[in-house]
Amino acid sequence: MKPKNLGKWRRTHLSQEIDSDLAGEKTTIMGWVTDIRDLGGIKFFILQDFSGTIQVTAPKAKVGKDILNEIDSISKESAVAVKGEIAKADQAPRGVEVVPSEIRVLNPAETPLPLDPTGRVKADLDTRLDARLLDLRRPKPQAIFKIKHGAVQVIRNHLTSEGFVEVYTPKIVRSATETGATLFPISYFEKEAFLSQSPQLYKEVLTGCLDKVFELGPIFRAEEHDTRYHLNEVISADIEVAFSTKEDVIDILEDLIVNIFEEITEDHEEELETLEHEIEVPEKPVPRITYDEALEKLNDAGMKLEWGADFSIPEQRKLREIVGGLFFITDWPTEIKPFYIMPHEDDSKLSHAFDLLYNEIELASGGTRIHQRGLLEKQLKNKGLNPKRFEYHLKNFEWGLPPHSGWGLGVERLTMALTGAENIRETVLFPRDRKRLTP
Ligand code: AMO
Repeated sequence: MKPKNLGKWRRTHLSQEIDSDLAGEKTTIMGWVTDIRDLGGIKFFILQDFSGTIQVTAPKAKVGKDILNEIDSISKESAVAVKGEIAKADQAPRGVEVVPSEIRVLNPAETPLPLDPTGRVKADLDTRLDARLLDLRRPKPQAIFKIKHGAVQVIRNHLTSEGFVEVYTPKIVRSATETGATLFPISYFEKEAFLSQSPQLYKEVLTGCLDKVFELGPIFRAEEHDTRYHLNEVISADIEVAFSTKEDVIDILEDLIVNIFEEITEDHEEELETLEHEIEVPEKPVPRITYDEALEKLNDAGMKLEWGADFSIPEQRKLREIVGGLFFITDWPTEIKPFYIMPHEDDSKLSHAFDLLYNEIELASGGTRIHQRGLLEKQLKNKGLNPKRFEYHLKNFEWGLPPHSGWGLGVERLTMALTGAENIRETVLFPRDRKRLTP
């Protein structure tokens, strides 16, 4: 069967817009065929679109032979358009159906399909990701992406209402911001360039003119991890605020996170139900403990950690048991934080960095930044980086860059927290990991 064009056909209703009050009206619906049945005197199929499903029913006594033949030839997941009449039907889901007068198969699906989009036949994550289009027609993945969209909307609205300006910084960059070990080199004419690990340096500079900025954009990390929490390309929600310290931006993050949980609970009840996931809105104030306190708690709990050690999943899981689901850890050792983080004035081994943890994962990290050129150069050298490579950046610090602070929040890890997804790959339409570069 050849695919047909739309011609003058246009959709008049989404499936969810059709209810029994519209009985007798004409409709044109478009979507995918998910289930086809032939009960002898009657043939019917379920048409699915972005909003939901509707039953299309063809009683042999009422519809023409051509329609019945058309239904016989449709394969599951084909894209179709149906013109027909809306009818009350007690036996149909939602008490309503469409009786077709014309069916146009816009694009027939090839059989057999690599995946059963109804989810009745279970498939592993790799098979699902290989046939992601079909996978994304299932209610659960759709619910995850509707919630992710909702969370991004809250971030954008919340920060805009707080006076932040949304910015876009380059994703093709000259130097590392986090660690040189996780840079993706790219071929950029005659020069060496990399994919951006973070908008860090640019957002800092923008506090010198736009005051409070945020960016929602991709970050790239050449990390070799193969975990449930790491990908090589993710979306980060970044902020940077002029004339502020870490305490100020921790407050902003606390308000935002609580607001996201509140709004998702309110506006995405249906999706949370589909995912069979309940979320608890965190209470303010979100606990704040220092690195030293966290270390003490871990050592008291029998974990043998030296001062200066970073925490990994087992330690974070233990802290979650002790401190609770959502909490900040502040004042990290300078040694394990990036060069731009401000050390304590009276003890340079400690820094004004913080992380926000949810259950066992780090959702966000940030801190007060260095705004003095001399100190920044010193910290670059301490981290084994060459200040000459950062001259384009360091110059800004001679032009009245104010004291500033900010954070970066991983949107996928946030989505995991909101949806209960066990693997970060579930929260990205087309994930990129060490093994996966397609689709
Ligand atoms: P950091 O490197 O901690 O900080 O990144 C910020 C947040 O981004 C998310 N994230 C990741 N998520 C999944 N896979 C990854 N490979 C990955 N890498 C990062 C995490 C993390 O908490 N410039 C600083 C932020 C700042 O100080 O403003 C930065 O990038 O949720």
